[in-house]
Amino acid sequence: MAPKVSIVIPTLNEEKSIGGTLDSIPEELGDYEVIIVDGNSPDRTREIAESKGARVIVEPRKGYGRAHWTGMLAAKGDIICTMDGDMTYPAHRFPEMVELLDEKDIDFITCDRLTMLDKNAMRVLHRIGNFILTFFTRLLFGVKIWDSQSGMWVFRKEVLEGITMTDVGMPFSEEIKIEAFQSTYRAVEIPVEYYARVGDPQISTWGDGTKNLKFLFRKKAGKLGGPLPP
Ligand SMILES: Nc1nc2c(ncn2[C@@H]2O[C@H](COP(=O)(O)OP(=O)(O)OP(=O)(O)O)[C@@H](O)[C@H]2O)c(=O)[nH]1
Ligand SMILES: [Mg+2]
Repeated sequence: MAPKVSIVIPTLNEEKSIGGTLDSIPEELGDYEVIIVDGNSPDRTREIAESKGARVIVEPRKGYGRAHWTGMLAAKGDIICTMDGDMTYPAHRFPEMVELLDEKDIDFITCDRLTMLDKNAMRVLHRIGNFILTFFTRLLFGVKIWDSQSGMWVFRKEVLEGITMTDVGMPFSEEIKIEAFQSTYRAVEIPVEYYARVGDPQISTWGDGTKNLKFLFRKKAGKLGGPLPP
């Protein structure tokens, strides 16, 4: 029988933290599967993930968004939870959020790391970049959220049928929020804890920050590629 919940985690060279990330998923979540979508990491990420019982999919095509899309399409659960493989997100909050979907009749939850942020957990440059990107996300799309860059989402898989995702890179994170909040689905943002990263970052602060900003303007202008293929 299919599990109720699928946890999708993209990974690239996360051998230092994937074990701890998987250990942080609470058993009380009940009936769930974990899907690691690994970008062919040369380190021990896949080996560690498999040893902890995760289902590992190798996605050699580059990009954070590409990995997420592959994992989401492969998910067997009706509910999808996401986070990074770097021990930054509070997996212990998943059970409460899964319950909230039913209790409050919600379809999509995105997590806001900034309201409760411990300043040591996020670099100053990332906080400034996030502020600018979230400002333009609100201004251009009227999406009233505080953290446009968070990678922790809990949502009904059916939402994927009502949104159009186009970007294979880091802009996937802002695009899924814009799409969900602009759709007919009920979307909300919830504040969560955020912890300092374990292991080396896979993003380039300036490169990805600029790409994410340009993406917002291109999306607003309707100048994007077609929907992501499977
Ligand atoms: N499969 C795959 N995973 C990726 C790729 N790029 C990043 N990731 C993973 O996606 C997650 C997000 O990347 P991070 O480097 O943590 O990016 P970030 O959270 O914006 O930056 P930090 O604040 O430094 O953690 C991590 O688990 C990465 O290992 C990729 O091209 N392919
Ligand atoms: Mg991260």
